Amino acid sequence: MERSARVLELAAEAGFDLAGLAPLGPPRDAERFRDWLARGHHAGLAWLERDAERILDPCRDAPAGKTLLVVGLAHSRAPVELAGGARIARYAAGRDYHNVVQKRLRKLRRALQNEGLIPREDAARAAVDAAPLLERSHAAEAGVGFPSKAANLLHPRFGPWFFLGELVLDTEFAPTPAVPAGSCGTCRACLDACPTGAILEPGRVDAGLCLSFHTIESAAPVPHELRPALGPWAFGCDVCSEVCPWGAKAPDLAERFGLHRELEQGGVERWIGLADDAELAARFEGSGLQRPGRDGLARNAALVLGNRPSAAGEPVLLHALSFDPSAIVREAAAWALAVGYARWERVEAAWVAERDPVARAGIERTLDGR
Ligand code: B12
Repeated sequence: MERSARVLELAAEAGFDLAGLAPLGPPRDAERFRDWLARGHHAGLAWLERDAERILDPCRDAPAGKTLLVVGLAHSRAPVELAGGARIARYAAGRDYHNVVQKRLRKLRRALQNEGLIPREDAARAAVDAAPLLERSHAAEAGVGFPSKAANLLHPRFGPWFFLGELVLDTEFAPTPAVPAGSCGTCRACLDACPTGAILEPGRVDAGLCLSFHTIESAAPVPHELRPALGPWAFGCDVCSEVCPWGAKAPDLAERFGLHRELEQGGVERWIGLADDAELAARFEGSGLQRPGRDGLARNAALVLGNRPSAAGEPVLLHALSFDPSAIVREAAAWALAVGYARWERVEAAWVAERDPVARAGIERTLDGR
């Protein structure tokens, strides 16, 4: 147990707020994951489907693995609103957390080796987010937090506002099962507040309804019926986290990740002005906002400008409607110009000129709502 306690101390010294150890093995929520996939609640996220067997049995990838060291890094901060009122999920406002967590995990791995707690650095493999691990399940087992009705892992100090990361260790350590006290009790704030009803029942989120999926992971047009619910959300959505009472007293850690300089320059109209992925990579260097690609970001921006009409938004949308190289952006601009600015005649003309079948069908759907 002393060795385990020392591992947790070193995790704190490497800059993590939370840490815990659990034996490496199938996640205790394996059945929930299997069922979630079987019902299609992953919205076709291909890598989750492809990696399902690895996720269900992490020992397949790590035959020598014995222990999972799970770490948590808090990112609580005030809401992030851009000029013009568009909002982005707080987690993505500053430096890309994947890089920050990875860097601290490498530091932690060196410290573990220096103290002789692991034999070599390659006896500890780092993972964060996109790794084939059911992170929240393992984290709960390691005592890093407790599961919630929104499916977010909660901690009494940070609420849902923390990232997870792991080191898969080839060394055996005694587990640290001290789950921080807490539960949702009778609270159902997240279920009631979710703008799209994506939390189908406690602990079960349908990604196909979640705004986070549609604005970050999906390259397709956002379904028409979800567009009004998008409101100001141009990247991700924090509603289920924001209404969670456990997060109300979390400290303000805005300095930790900072605010990306691009977000200080202006509103989401700028996103539509991005020429391509190369310009996106240059302007958003070091930011997780690159994930949906230029077309995905410009699509989101157009929809938000429809939900939050502004004098600056209209000319940008009119230009995109006629000249944007991406069909999903032209289609989103048509929707925004119709619902936000009543520019039906321009939308009709765009429909006549449109050659892309997906954009055409989308514009037709918009025109049906006149
Ligand atoms: C795919 C994915 C998504 C998908 C699907 C989300 C989902 N709920 O499954 C989408 C794109 C929608 C998404 C959105 C978000 N995500 Co995401 N996502 C992932 C990813 C890659 C896999 C999740 C997965 O396998 N889901 C399958 C389901 C079955 O698993 P689960 O949700 O983890 O399962 C939990 C519940 O079943 C619950 N549970 C279990 N038993 C019980 C019993 C009861 C009674 C209850 C109430 C609950 C409960 O606990 C389980 C875990 O212990 C993980 C990283 C990873 N490798 O795990 C990040 C991860 C879950 N995401 C994260 C974040 C930050 C988000 C967003 C907050 C981002 C944002 N602001 O827009 C939202 C939150 C949406 C939400 N309420 O879940 C963090 C969560 C950190 C935390 N403290 O919980 C993770 C861990 C990434 C990271 N490394 O930090 N995400």
